[in-house]
This record gives sequence, structure tokens and C-alpha cells, in this order.
Amino acid sequence: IDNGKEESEFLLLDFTIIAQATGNFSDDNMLGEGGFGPVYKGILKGGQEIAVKRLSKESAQGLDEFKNEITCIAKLQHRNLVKLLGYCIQAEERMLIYEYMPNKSLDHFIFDQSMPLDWPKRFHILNGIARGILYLHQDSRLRIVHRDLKASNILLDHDLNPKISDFGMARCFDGNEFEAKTRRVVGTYGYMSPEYAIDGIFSIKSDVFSFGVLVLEIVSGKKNMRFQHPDHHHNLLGHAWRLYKTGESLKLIDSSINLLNNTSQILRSIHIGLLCVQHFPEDRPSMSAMVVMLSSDSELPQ
Ligand code: ACK
Repeated sequence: IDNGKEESEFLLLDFTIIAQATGNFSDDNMLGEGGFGPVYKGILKGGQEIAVKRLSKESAQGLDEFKNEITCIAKLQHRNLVKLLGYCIQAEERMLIYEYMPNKSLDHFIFDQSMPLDWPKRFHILNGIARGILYLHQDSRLRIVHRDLKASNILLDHDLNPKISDFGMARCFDGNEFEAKTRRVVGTYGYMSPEYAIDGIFSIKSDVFSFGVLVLEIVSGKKNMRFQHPDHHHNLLGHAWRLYKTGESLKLIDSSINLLNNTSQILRSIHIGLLCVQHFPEDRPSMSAMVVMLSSDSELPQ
């Protein structure tokens, strides 16, 4: 794999070292089941904590995603992307080794009411996610469309800094390519833009849509049901509009948190979410505009 880096920048790990680090892939060390196989926690001899994604042997599709993830992410480095430390290809084994993220995924924080995030933390997380996506979309050599941005793919470090993970479905576009069409629509309903879910057309603007869903989920604490159940069509969107239009219903978000200090930022975030989930991709803003809006202290744009 030509990753444009010296191989020595990676931990090129031997199977036996990873087996040792993860207690022989014991169930106790299993963090969960990922897109292409189980993920384990491990500790290297020097004390470094790692997360190991182990490709299930039977999945041929997984092998493509595995290769894709290495070629895509190996070139990238940003504080809001989970760092790939190395990989292992030995006999039948295929593994990816990542920095360990102790606070797991954002999913737990937004939808588990027992761990509510305060507003400054929520805004910090939104900002970090936006910066991570902007980096993917604006890399000088490549435009990278993640294609599966969702709360369970945003991992949190010690200080609850968000990092984007799971590049198995990412696609790298060269300088002249802006959108692509696929017959194999992969990703997650609820976060997929209409043009991608229906026609298989994806671009950076389909990531912007998924980001918009994430923003609305983080602000409202509600999971998007769009496309999952036709009866709940526009469930989150309707909720967001109500929150946006009636200052009164902002209290619904979380009455225990002092909203006064955060109201304009909350409204601005909902506004951003709604801009990003517009039906037509050309109407959606770019991530650079979103990063500027999220970090601005000015009042909500008219
Ligand atoms: O939501 P989680 O707790 O966070 O469950 C999933 C599971 O593995 C399957 O993807 C967790 N996971 C994935 N990568 C990492 C990582 N680098 N550090 C910590 N946990 C991880 C993810």
C-alpha cells in the first residue's frame, strides 16, 4: 500500500503482539461489533491503549472496506479524526489498530438520558465534528466523502473531544470529481441524504446532510427517524422546526440546564442543522461555511 508515508510512522504489529495486547481477543476485551467485525481493546507492552478492529474472515465485502479504510485514512491526520496507528496483515488475519477512545461513541451521550451533555460541551463537539469533516472535504490532494457519518461513528477522547471514525465506506475523489453514483448504497438510513438513499448519488453535500442530522440530534437529544419508519417521516425535522420557531419550546430540550446563556447558540445550531438537511444538495452549505458559523459569536443570521 502506497500511503505516501514512511512505513516507520506506523506501528507494524505482529499478530502475536496484538493477541497478547488483547488477552487473546477475549470477550472481556471486546468493545463491540463494528461494520466488518469485532473491535477489541488492547494494551501494548509500553502501556499504550489501542483499539483493534479485526476483520471477520467470512466477509468478502469486509475485505474491500478494510483495504479502503487503510488507503483512505493512512494519509490523514487531524485532531478530529481517530488516528490509525497501524495494521496487521498476516496469513488470514486482517486488523486495523487505532488509538483508544475511552469515552466511546457519541451515541451513548446523546441518546442515553442518564449522561446528558451540558451545552458548552455539545457546542464543542459540534465544532470538532465540523472541523473533522471540513478537513476531509478540503484535503489539498483529495476530496474525501465519508458516506457514513452518524453518532455511533463519532468517538470521544478523555476530554470529550470528538473524533470521526470508520472510514470503511469513505470514497476519495480526485480534484476533478465532485459526485459519484453507486448501485450499492451503503450507509445508515436516517442520516442519508435523499439523492443518495434514492438514486445512489453521493458527494460532499451528502456528508453535509448527515452532519445536519447529527447537529439536530445533538441539540435536541432525539434520534432521527427519517426514512426508517415512513410514519415518522420528518420526525426530527418537525421537532427541530418547532424548537426553532417557538422560543418557548426550547425548554423541552432540557429544562434542568440554564438556557438563557445558550439560547442564541442553540438557535444558531438548529439553524445550521436545518440548512444542512435541505432536500437539494446545491442548497446545502459547504462545511467551511458551517465551521465559520459554528465558531462565530455573532447573533443568529437573519
Ligand atoms: O459505541 P461504542 O462503545 O464505540 O461501540 C463501538 C464498537 O467499538 C464497535 O465499533 C467501539 N470502538 C470503535 N473504535 C474504537 C476506538 N478507537 N476506541 C474505543 N472504542 C472504539 C465503538
